[in-house]
Amino acid sequence: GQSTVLGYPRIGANRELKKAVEAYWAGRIDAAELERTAAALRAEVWQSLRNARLDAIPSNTFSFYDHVLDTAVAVGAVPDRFRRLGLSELDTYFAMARGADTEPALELTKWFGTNYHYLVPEIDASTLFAADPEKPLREFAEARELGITTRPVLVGPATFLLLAKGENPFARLDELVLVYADILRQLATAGVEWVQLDEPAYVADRTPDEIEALGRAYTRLGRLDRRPRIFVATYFGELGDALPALLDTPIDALGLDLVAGPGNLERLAAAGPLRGKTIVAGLVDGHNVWRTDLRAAVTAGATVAGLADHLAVSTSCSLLHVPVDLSAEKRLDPDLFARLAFARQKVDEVVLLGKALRDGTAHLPEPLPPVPASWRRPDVRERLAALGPADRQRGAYADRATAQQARLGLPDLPTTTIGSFPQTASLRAARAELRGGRLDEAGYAQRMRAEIERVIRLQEELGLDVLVHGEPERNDMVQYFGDQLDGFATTELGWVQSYGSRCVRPPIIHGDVARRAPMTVEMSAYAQSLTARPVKGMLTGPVTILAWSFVRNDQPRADTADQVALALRDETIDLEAAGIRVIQVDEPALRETLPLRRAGQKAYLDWAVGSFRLATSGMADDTQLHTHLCYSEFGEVITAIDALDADVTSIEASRSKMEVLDDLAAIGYSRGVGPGVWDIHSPRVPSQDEVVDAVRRALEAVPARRLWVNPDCGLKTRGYPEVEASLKHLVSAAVELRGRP
Ligand code: THG
Ligand code: ZN
Repeated sequence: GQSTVLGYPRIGANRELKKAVEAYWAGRIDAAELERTAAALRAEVWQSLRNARLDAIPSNTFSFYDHVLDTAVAVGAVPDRFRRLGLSELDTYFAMARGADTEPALELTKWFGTNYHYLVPEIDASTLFAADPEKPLREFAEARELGITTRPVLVGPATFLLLAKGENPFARLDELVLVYADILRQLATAGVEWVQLDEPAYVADRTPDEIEALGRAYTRLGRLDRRPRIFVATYFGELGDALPALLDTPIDALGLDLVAGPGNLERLAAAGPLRGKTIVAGLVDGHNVWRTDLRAAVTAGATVAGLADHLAVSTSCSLLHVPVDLSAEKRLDPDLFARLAFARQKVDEVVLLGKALRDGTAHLPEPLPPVPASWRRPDVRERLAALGPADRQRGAYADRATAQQARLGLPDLPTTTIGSFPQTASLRAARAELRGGRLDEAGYAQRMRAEIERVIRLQEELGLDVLVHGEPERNDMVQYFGDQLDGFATTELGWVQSYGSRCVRPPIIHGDVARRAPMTVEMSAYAQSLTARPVKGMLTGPVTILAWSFVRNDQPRADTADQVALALRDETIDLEAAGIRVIQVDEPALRETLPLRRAGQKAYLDWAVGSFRLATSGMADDTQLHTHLCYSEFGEVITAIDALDADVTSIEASRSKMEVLDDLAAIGYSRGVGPGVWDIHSPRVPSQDEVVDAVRRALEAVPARRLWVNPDCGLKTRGYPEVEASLKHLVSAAVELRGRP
């Protein structure tokens, strides 16, 4: 079999792209210098793939911000509101990604179940699709200069429209296919032999019409007389009925994810003759960091080879979702290191698999020895095995509400914030000094305490009812907990792009999870000691900790989530013992790891909710449980949100104009709710009247006794001037409305 990968990280081994792009935005370098850095990064990727002896090398997987945005540009879907700005091509591109003075950016949203975010194309009547394949052509030519023939990658037309927003964008598929035909012609003329069109949207539930339209689109593209060979890549799950539909078209190769979608194999076997098509078997997990079991992968590859005339092996999806190079990690436990593969190592695995399947001569490495005994925690396993339903159940809400009100004595329309306060330059400097050894732990803790005191005093002056400590000690919330839990490892350079220039370093959960010592109690208790008002304890929930980590795959995710939940449960009990009366457990990722197909959703929501409840049901009735979700379009998760059984749920709502409250009422949600009345994603300060209006709208759906007044997310990314002004208006609006019927 031939070997390939569906995509490769573009940020560079040391986040060179992030630094260059941010320097360009700040005006420190010009477009020419940015372009030089980008070209060097692309060359480095292509050369490293060639040196690894990968047979087929992708291009156009580089991006200054996002590959969906790149495809929008390639098909002419640049909204007028950005064209009108009259900026250079590059700056128009960045305006779409980040907004300009007068124009908000395109919406950012999650790329399927991953922690990558793409920009949502805006399609409306004024959108005139037109082929503009300058970027793929330029990258193809650039690689050829280096003696490397590449396969340009684009998002396919059906997935592009299914991801877009506007008045039924998918209805324009036939029209868009003509533009893709034009692009394919231009690519062929430039000497492109293969093109990769990604259609991951078809691993989610799709209607028969959508599947038929997909077949029509690729039949048309396949029949073009002047085109490169077409490889349709799918990933993140099982193709279902779209599999035979695609095999029925004159495309040349079809990519199947055999890691996230093992059922693709049976479907392929049932599909009948493959008429000369190549099947690209995604055998190396592109979405996790574990080394591949190459023996098992060879067996699966051989099965595919028995069904298809031609077999190629690849990663299950683009390697965008894993860090660049494991060999940069110098401090990992050797037992863990031996089990890991990052992007560069996964390329070697694909090459080895291709060789083994081609001529059987490849020398496969020995299987790994059993996991070290120290990664297993019998105490944790026994505790989990002994759990019953009562361990996931708090007292009745009515009793809790009474007990909490007696203890907290909150007014109607209580005010609070979501948890974080601005991360100032001085906080970042303190962290850098700690890392660099110029500040010791005690000195660092002192700086954090000083910041907490400042934030508490500020909130008291503002008149907020339930305070927070502001989380100055946390950079990334998941990393913060991962650093303190057994069973987790942190990398030094394991960066993965989250959106645009922003990256995260997901921790790796490799063993049983256990809490070594209290994680947040000292800071929360210190904050509480400064004030008579309640200070919220702040924790991240088990589902979100898993969603933003690389998770072991030798046991069900539900079991790992429950191990994390036990650690959090112990933390809540220690927080209570330290005098904390309100505890918030955030689950902003609950919705994003919802399975793409409905068939798997109930099972996921059952364990996700169960795990949250395990983490939170050790609390006494008179401790108030808050949770926070960073969105308001609840869709299929709304009953799960109710089932979390939190006393107060804060959500984003300022942009949805409070409609979400009616949705919550419709399913019988009857506990506290804090619809965000200030959109913190924008630097604008809302006036007191605006906040009053928003609260009034909310009061039409929720009585004042259960309605909270808060911003719609944490304040980490905002500056103090706007935070102070906005919170002042938020409090005065609540006070104004309290006096009235
Ligand atoms: N943590 C993690 N994943 C996340 C979020 C998070 N995924 C969803 C959402 N939040 C993504 N948002 C961001 C926002 C900011 C940054 C990254 C993801 C960010 N990163 C710093 C950077 O790139 O400069 C690096 C941060 C660090 O030093 O760790 O600003 O909150 N896990
Ligand atoms: Zn949020």
